[in-house]
Amino acid sequence: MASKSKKAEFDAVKTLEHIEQQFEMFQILNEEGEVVNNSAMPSLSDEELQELMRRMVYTRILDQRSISLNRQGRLGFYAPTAGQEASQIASHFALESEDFVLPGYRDVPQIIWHGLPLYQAFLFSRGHFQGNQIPEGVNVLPPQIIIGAQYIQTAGVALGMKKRGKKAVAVTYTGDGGSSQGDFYEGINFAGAYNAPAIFFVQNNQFAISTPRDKQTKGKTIAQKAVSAGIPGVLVDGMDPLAVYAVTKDARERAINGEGPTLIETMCYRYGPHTMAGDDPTRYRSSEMDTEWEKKDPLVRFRKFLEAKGLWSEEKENKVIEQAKEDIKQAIKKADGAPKQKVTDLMSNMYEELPFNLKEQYEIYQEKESK
Ligand SMILES: Cc1ncc(C[n+]2csc(CCOP(=O)(O)OP(=O)(O)O)c2C)c(N)n1
Ligand SMILES: [Mg+2]
Repeated sequence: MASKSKKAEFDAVKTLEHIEQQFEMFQILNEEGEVVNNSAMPSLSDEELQELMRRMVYTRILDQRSISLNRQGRLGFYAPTAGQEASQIASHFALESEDFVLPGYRDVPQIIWHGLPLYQAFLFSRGHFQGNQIPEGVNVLPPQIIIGAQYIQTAGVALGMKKRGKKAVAVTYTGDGGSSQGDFYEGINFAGAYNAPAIFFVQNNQFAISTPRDKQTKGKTIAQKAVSAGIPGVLVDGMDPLAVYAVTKDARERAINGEGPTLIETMCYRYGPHTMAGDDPTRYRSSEMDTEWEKKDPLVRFRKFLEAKGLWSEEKENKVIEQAKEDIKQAIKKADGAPKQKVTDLMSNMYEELPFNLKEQYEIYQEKESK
């Protein structure tokens, strides 16, 4: 008698298409600052909404000032952040101080808002070791320059938190380019396998230096890569602070409730160059593309939203701008006062106890530096 079992239809392409179609971009505020998804509206008080705007405005000013300080030769390495405020600041806004942040080189704003003093961020930019001496109780790791490398560390930090029974998460950020690294897949897979409380961010600003997103992967989205690790993947409008906040808050809640990690892809754009080291974005991006993305600006849209609620004004914004400028002035002064780095600092910062071969070198340098 012929078997009655029904054979599944085999269509590999259809399976892929089916999966890819599931990843629609989540949005709450449109470009006009209108709520398009009221049921997903996060519960933030008026004060919290204003604080989120304050931090984004402050961060935009910090970016402008950092660029000009870099041009004056007063800062070193700097990766501009304008355009990415909703991705960076609104995601961080959903975190708690006990959470650990593992940043990439462009994620200095998040670690400042997590407690790293501004003058230390400037020292990091100057390559001064004191920039990476994170104060006790500030749960951040130094910004990682190696693309995607912090993904693996995040899986480890998250697992450590789980083992210690902490109700906290480890959060990391990389760019679209970072998601092509082996570390990316290893990190999300490991965290998934161990149900570690991690949140993996990919800020998809459309380019890895000059390489456009569609040349980096055949995947329609980066969020869908979560499927291979068996973890939730979310595609969100990275220019919409409320949407970014809502998905991060949700990922955090699931993580601390023992439900494991989430991968979040934020669709965003960096207005400036890759870094201040000299790339020219006009060689790989059109001015039409710039204009199209500037229309999505997170500050403009959130300002409209808040103004319509009577929660924001030019006067309020000017106060934030003045405060940011003053803080930056003080912080750069403090950074200028840091002692000049010595070779012996490098050695003593690396080791609690120097190995015998370095002891000798240490003494030689100590002798030289004392003159
Ligand atoms: C492992 C590694 N490979 C290459 C580089 C050189 N590099 C620096 S930034 C960058 C592009 C990263 O692009 P993306 O991940 O999209 O981040 P974005 O700079 O756009 O925020 C590359 C290839 C590096 N730092 N580390
Ligand atoms: Mg990128």
